[in-house]
Amino acid sequence: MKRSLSYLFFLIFIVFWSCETKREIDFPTTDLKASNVIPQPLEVTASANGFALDQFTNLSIQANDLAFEGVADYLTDKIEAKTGIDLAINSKAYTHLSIQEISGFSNEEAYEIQITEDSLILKAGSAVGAFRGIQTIRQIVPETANDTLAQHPIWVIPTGTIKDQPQFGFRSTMLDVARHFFSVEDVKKYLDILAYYKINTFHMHLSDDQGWRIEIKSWPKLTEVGSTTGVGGGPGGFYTQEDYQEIVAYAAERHITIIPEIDMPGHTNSASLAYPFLNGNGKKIEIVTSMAVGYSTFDTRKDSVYEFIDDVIREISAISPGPYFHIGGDESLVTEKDDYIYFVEKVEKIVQKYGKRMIGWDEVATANLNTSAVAQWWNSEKNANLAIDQNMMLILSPAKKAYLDMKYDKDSEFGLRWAGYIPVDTAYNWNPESFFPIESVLGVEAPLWAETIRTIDELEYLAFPRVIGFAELGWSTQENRKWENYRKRLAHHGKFLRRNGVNYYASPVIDWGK
Ligand code: TNX
Repeated sequence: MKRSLSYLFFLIFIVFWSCETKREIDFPTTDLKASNVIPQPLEVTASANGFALDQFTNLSIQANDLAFEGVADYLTDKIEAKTGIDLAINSKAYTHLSIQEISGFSNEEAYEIQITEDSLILKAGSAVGAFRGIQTIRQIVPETANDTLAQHPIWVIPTGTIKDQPQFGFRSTMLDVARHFFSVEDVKKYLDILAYYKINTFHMHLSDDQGWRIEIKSWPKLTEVGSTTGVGGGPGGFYTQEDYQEIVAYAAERHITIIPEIDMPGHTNSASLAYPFLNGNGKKIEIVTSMAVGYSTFDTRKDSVYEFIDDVIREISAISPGPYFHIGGDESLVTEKDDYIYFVEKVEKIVQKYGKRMIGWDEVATANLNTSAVAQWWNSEKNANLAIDQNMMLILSPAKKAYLDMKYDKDSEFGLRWAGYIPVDTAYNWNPESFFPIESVLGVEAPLWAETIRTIDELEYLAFPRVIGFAELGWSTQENRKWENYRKRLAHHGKFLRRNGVNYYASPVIDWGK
């Protein structure tokens, strides 16, 4: 009896609910332009009303490309994690979120959001654009609900429109997993947060003097021998090819491309430790766990060295769907200049043979390269200009601004200081547009070298919040980047970082609040 009565009430409720299509909520005045989105979108207009995200909101997708479903699922999960609302189960609703595939966007990462009282519509030409767009949606959902507007909590999203697209199609950060190894889980946690800030590339520095970190099936000693150490000693570590593929796939779900780097001909002590025939510095190879650089080199005039490199590039390229292969090429201080040039030119051919475009640190521009190669400016403006003279594109990573491994200030617990202290404002306050002709700039990358960090907490301390400012430097136009405004927006991101267990450095130049 009791049960049938409650069933009746339930039916009445459903009938009543489905008849009502609109409800009146008295929203406080809002301002979409004042929302704290990072990176700052290209254009925002505000219409001062509110969209209620609550238990009566649903989500629909209008797209031919099935990849939009993955984007919608990602948003559903993240909204549930933030608010407890499961958009997937609310088939009857007052407010509607929809993700639509629309043609006509000239940039593949572009998207538009139109927010009215009843609907929040995200339009994009591709799943990648939609994925960037849902990061903006996640950020305009307030951290806390309003409990006074109705009987249930409502997350009030300001109404208006956002039209957005990135300034650079390449917005990257690098992690050095060679000096100290970071697990697949650590990398995934980092990728999750990077995706929220629309970073689209993740460069993995997979080998260096102190350790070799990726399984190469045709040269098993690289990991058996070469992976067992790190800066300051063991325990080292490496990714099996399956581990690496797991990272590649996880990044791909976040529309992030992985760039693998095998650093050579210098920075190769761990490889030569495993296979001494590779060594070209004329000295007996021993384990090195110090932070020293510039003492190791491959033997650049031996055919067998190139057979080895061919295998390494072939195996890694086969499991790296992205367009790039990074050959390092920095600080080869004991490689003769002619040998270095001979080496880089030969290795570029191997990279091309496996269908990839070569990237190297700025020194590679001293060689005579094919124009499709990319130079990563970290140190020498002269080398960067040599690259431009050869019609190569540049990735900007000037150490004095972009190095996430520099200490914030003299009290920083971790980090180096050879390029100077880099407080949060210094890291943000520069213009990637102002160094070289913008047509020659592929994008920006903030590298995180790992000599002084061993754990994900230490990694996060150096990366956050500086990498967030970097994401904005890559995405937003110069006129949309103002330190004072950024500084206030960033202060609101502390809650997000804390909710996600990110050990950011609470820099005193930001008023973090509570
Ligand atoms: C220079 S940047 C290096 C790395 C070090 C880093 C430390 C570059 C291409 N080479 O080997 O880890 O400085 O900040």
